[in-house]
Amino acid sequence: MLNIGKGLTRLQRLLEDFQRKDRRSLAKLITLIENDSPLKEEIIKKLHFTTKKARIIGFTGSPGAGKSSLIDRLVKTIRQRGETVGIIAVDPTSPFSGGAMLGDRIRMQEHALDEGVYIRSMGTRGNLGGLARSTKDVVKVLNAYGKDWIIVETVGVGQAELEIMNIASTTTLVLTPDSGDGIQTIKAGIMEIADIFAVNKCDLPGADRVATETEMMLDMQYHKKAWRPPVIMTSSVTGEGVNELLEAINEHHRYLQENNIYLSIQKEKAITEILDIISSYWQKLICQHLNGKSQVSFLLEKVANQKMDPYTAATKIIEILATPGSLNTAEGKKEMISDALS
Ligand SMILES: Nc1nc2c(ncn2[C@@H]2O[C@H](COP(=O)(O)OP(=O)(O)OP(=O)(O)O)[C@@H](O)[C@H]2O)c(=O)[nH]1
Ligand SMILES: [Mg+2]
Repeated sequence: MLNIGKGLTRLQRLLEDFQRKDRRSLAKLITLIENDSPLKEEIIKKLHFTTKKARIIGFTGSPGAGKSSLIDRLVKTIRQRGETVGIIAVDPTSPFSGGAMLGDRIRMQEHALDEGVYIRSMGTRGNLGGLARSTKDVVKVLNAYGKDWIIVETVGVGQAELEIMNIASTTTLVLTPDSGDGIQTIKAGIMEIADIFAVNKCDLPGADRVATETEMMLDMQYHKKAWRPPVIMTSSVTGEGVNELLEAINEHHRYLQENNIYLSIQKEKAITEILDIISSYWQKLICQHLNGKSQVSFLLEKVANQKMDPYTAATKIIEILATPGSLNTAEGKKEMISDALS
């Protein structure tokens, strides 16, 4: 078992390798984040002040819509311009994490040997701090690594995906003519998060209809908004529309910058992130006091025995834990850190 000092020294070395753009250290840092390591806090603290320039963009849509294939096409164009990319493929339904998922590995294998492209898949397993939270932190690591572009792909249309997509500043919703992706079947939340609509597989019949329906829906909903999402027909097979898609992504970025929306989005993100950190701190603290003969567990017993209501107990617990000197988390933290790198 390592002691806290050794753990931090190794982290220091890892961060030095990272600054030298060593790919293995990048992978190691991401794994520590995925595992919700106690070193995560140190990592994020250190990386917060490094220069970041990445454009963070998201792709979402039904399974098999062609997100990975489309990203693959975009990456080719981005690489031709000499810019670098980090891709995070998030699948909340998959237990796999770490390397690329099989499908994505096959579709993006061409880039696997390219130093300028880093691909990482994330599933539910191992992401103890929550998938959306881990994804956010992995984006930070890739950004600090110096990537010009970070692309987040996520499958599906649920709450978890919405949260993940909030990380991106420009989100493309990928629709297709072959999966019954009628516009009426798409949930409201997903429609609202989309800044761009890509009607992919436009080499197949029915794409025109999907595009027309989408335009009609946008005409009804977006006439008052400053940014009206463009609808772009794409095909990852023929390459049609890929340049237009990239241009639309750039256009949206310019729109955010010129209208100062970018900065207010960053502020909103900071608030959400801090609230999230505070609430997980509290939860961790309270959990540390649940066992044993602490005042907290005494209060819990009272609630269980109907001698106190949960609201009064919660207020008292906050009072107890917020009193200076009442927290003794240093020991627990030391232990966790010493385990993290062993
Ligand atoms: N005809 C046609 N097929 C496509 C197109 N884009 C992707 N496909 C095919 O659609 C299938 C799914 O493509 P993926 O890129 O894996 O789709 P995905 O949305 O990333 O899939 P998941 O990550 O599994 O949700 C593959 O068989 C692709 O070859 C396209 O533009 N036209
Ligand atoms: Mg995919």
